Amino acid sequence: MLAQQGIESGVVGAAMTGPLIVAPTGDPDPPALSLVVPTLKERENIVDFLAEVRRALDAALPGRYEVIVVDDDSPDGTCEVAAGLMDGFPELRVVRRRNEGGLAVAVIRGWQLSRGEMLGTINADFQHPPAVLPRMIERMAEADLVVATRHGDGGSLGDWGPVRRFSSWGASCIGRMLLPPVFARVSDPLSGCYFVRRQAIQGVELKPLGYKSLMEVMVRGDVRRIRECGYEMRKRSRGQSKVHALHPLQYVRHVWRLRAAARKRAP
Ligand SMILES: Nc1nc2c(ncn2[C@@H]2O[C@H](COP(=O)(O)OP(=O)(O)OP(=O)(O)O)[C@@H](O)[C@H]2O)c(=O)[nH]1
Ligand SMILES: [Mg+2]
Repeated sequence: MLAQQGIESGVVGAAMTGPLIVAPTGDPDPPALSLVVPTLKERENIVDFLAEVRRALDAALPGRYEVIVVDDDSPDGTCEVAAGLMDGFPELRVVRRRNEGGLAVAVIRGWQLSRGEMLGTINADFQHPPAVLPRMIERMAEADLVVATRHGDGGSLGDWGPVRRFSSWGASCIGRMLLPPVFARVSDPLSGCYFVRRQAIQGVELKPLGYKSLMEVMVRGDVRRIRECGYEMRKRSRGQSKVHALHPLQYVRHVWRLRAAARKRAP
């Protein structure tokens, strides 16, 4: 099975290559949830973060989830530290990616290796509090997509400073202008924490660019019922942000690309 999927054997698997298509789960008794945690230089956060995720998921879905860390060969040893936790944490898998980069692609590569009926993602720097996960799981009972939001259902930008608030507002304005079908449907389409039903995206080729995967899922997937779940965003307290000057450009290119795809799909 692993060889078929293009994964190296060993404790730390290597990410898949080829088109970004999530296949139906091949597992006759699949876990309810596969949660992907993309990481790049998160050594200072990863141990505490995974412990908190585990506490939240053990309470909500005992024995019925998997967590997949997709690390881009971080030079600070994040991958090795995470892999060192696997012995005492059977639900954890750690994947090292060397052949490509990009946050949104990392998330999909993780889902390609997953078996769950619900797919999810969350950042490793505590900006999305793991305590939101059980509420999101509850809301998936009646949804294809649950988005952790900073802009609705009691969510907020918390202790974010004016520069980040302004850049987030600017990105939303661009999105509302160029991609109204997505930006009108959810209050926080730029969220990096959400769950989607595997069935809603399986078999569809995804083509994200840069940081944002949720817009991609909403445009190319078959997402009908959407729920939101508010949370308070926090400033990163440990480790460094990987946001760089190219990201806004990638974002605009990605939104343009999705605009064309959305138009093609429109009835
Ligand atoms: N695998 C992988 N993970 C990434 C990459 N870039 C960022 N990440 C991870 O994705 C998550 C979000 O990245 P951040 O740098 O925190 O981005 P952000 O939350 O928008 O920015 P800050 O508010 O400044 O922290 C974190 O868990 C990062 O470690 C990447 O290129 N590959
Ligand atoms: Mg962050």
